[in-house]
Amino acid sequence: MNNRAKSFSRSSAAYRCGFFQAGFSLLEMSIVLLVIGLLLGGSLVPLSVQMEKRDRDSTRNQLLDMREALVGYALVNGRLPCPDTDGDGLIDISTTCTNVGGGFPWADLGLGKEDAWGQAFTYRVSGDFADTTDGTGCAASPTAGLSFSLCSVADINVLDGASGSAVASAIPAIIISHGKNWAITSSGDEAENSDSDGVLVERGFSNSASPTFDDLVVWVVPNILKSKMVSVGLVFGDSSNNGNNGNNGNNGNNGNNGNNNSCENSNGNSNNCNN
Ligand SMILES: [Ca+2]
Ligand SMILES: [Ca+2]
Ligand SMILES: [Ca+2]
Repeated sequence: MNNRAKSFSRSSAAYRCGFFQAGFSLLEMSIVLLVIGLLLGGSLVPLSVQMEKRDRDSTRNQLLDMREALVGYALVNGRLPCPDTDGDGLIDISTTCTNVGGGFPWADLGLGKEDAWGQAFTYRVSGDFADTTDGTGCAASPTAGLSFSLCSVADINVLDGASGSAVASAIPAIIISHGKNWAITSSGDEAENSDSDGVLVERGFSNSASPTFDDLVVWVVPNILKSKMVSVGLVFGDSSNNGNNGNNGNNGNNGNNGNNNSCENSNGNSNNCNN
């Protein structure tokens, strides 16, 4: 092979090698792009999940503060607030607290205008705990200025499904965030939290399994409410009852105030406190 032929052969090999390297680089590039795509696709889903968790945590903290505000309102005013029924954030009340379901009275209570998704909270109260009649319930001698007594029994019940079992019974007040899917009530369980009756649902979060449920629900535990009112010196005028409404509203908290209250009078006879 002469020098010219050798030179041609070397340049041809170099060309083939360069062509191969160029092709390999494109293949590498494709793989890199594919991996990046997979990583981005994989990271976007967790990001949306993280954002929803952040919003849910934020809203739950709001709800817990709002529950504290309800109890504080009761300590000061001797009753729970009636709902806001015209959207101005102010309590709408008649003597009997006729409209027991509506919006949370955020302006009067100073918090809770909207949840993390910019939507209003739903609030329902037991009328006997929010009216301006003293001692609605079983008080024989009601204390002036206290809407309810130790033996007053609230009328809100929480189930673990629209046709489910009881989670908490005889709840004085409850607050609902309808979650990210606010106003979508295709789920029967969520619809139960949007109607006007005293039955509400609290169950595990699910945005995929049917029926979906993303509502956040927090309620005032009756025995804790009454215990706190007693602890600040408010005296319920239940002359013949020692105060036990017989219900344990559980929202992750034990509603037992720690006192062994019973519905027995001084003679040891049982009184029916659920009248
Ligand atoms: Ca109002
Ligand atoms: Ca919802
Ligand atoms: Ca309902």
